[in-house]
Amino acid sequence: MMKVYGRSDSSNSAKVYWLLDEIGMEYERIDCGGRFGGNDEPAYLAMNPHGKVPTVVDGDLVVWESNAVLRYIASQYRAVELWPDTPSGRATVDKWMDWSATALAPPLTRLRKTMKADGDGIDAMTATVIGAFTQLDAKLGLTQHMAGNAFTIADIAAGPAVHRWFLLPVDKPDLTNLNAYYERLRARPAFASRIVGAVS
Ligand SMILES: N[C@@H](CCC(=O)N[C@@H](CS)C(=O)NCC(=O)O)C(=O)O
Repeated sequence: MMKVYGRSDSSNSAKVYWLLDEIGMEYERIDCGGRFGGNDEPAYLAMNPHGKVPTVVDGDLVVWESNAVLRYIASQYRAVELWPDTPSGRATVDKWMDWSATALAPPLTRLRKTMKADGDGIDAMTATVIGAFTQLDAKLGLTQHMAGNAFTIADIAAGPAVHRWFLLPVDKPDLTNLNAYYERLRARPAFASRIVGAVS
């Protein structure tokens, strides 16, 4: 049975639990990282040299980097509705996954950390974050989900950042397409149970 090392309050682990819930797959969950520790142990570092969670072990295969894990699970377990099996279908999903991993989530994480530390540059960081979510809002004016009208792993990859946008205590524009998208995500039981409590 597939093993998932992670913790429920980690947004990157939560993405993996979310996908596994969506496809109804059983797995063994091993609490690791944060208050559970274990991710700085030699045995863990031998699997994942970065000492981060999640890490997935499926037979002889070890996969880390949450988005790589999402792609592996969707492809290995034939969830083609969530990650198509054609090059063009995959590229359409992958471009939004990569965009959210590089342009959407990192500026938001930087802003949240800086706000917590009462650091400098909050206004400029806020403007960058608003810019990224405004771009997402424009895309969501064209399709119901990130990579088209269907729900895919691009939505799982971006889900934690979208949730955090709504929790962000700054003056934000009212992005109506994004609001409607958030409601669509919240209507999914696995989003409500996995992402809403994942705070780090
Ligand atoms: N890019 C990595 C980031 C992994 C990451 O930073 N994980 C955090 C939790 S969300 C972590 O392991 N923090 C240290 C810990 O939990 O002890 C991914 O997407 O998997």
